Amino acid sequence: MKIERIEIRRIELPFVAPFETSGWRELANHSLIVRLQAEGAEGWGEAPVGAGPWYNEETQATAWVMARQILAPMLLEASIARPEDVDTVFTRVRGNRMARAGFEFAAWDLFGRLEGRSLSAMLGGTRAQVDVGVSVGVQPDIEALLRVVSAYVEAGYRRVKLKIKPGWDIEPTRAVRETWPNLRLQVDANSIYSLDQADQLAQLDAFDLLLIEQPLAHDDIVDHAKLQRRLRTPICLDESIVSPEHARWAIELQACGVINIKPSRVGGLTAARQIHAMCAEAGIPVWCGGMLETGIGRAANVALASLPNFSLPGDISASERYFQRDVVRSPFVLNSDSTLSVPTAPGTGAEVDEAFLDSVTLEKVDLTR
Ligand code: SMG
Ligand code: MG
Repeated sequence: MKIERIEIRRIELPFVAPFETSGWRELANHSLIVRLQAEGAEGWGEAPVGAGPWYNEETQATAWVMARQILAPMLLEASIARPEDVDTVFTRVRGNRMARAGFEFAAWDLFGRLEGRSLSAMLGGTRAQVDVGVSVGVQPDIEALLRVVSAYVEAGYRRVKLKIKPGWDIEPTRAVRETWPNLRLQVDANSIYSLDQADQLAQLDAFDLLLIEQPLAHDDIVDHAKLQRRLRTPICLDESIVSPEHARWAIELQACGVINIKPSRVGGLTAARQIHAMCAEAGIPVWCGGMLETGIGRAANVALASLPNFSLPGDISASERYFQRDVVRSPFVLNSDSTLSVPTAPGTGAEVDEAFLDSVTLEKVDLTR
């Protein structure tokens, strides 16, 4: 197949509330949305980059340049027989994995729509519903935190993740644990600690957490292995795992007990599926992380989370947790058992609301062969 036309846009879709991590604040989704057209069909993908290089090195500005000047021209030149070929087309490109993933997701959607198969079926998904939780940003104080968590518990979420940082770690976690003794609870530090804070982190062992996510540097594996030996709670790597190779290194070094797979972070679903298989083989549970995606990226995450070794709840909440209005006509709704239903329509199943998407588009380009 030859891709005939590529549309790329950068958008700004405000969140219902600011999202604060250990090191920065996000006010809106600043992703790139990619649309591929071929053989009378189309596919959509989202590169969920942030406004600034705070989570990883990519930003909307860098992804925009990469997508227009490098990735789209490469893909228009190529001939692809299956979605995995997009990963191969881009192997020469160093880094820039979220930008690459935007195209790769769109190719899966395109092939799915042409073949009449759902993305979950294409990937080898085995579940009709996936367990999900909610990620709670840093709050001004513990009272506010308990209010926010309480609203999510009321809404039906049975797994909660707290963002932590020095000065906002032990006490907030203790307060949530004491209020909800049976809640599935985990924390995420987004790379803010160093190994010499191991004793501080070990205090989290008291709270029966599912995992402690990415305590140390975004590109570290070695110190995480040292830290893991000092913690009872499993470390979960997020930022550090940007490819199947990185997953293999982490497993070999015993740097973590769990891996968070974000298909966007690793360049797409092809690499995500490889990491999933590698972890299944090594007995490492995985779960699907989130980048506060629109309904376009969220649909890819939900499909991926339907694979068998996704045995912990994902950071894939209902659309209303993020946006007043999503760019799709098929928003995700939380089921009463803290799950989301996996779409069964061809491709991702996302039905893009083009008029609304246009209204949140800052800039758009069209490229053709
Ligand atoms: O998509 O619900 C979501 C957000 C989940 O906490 C979340 N993601 O490090 O895991 C993570 C963060 C990255 C978000 S960057 C704004
Ligand atoms: Mg994380």
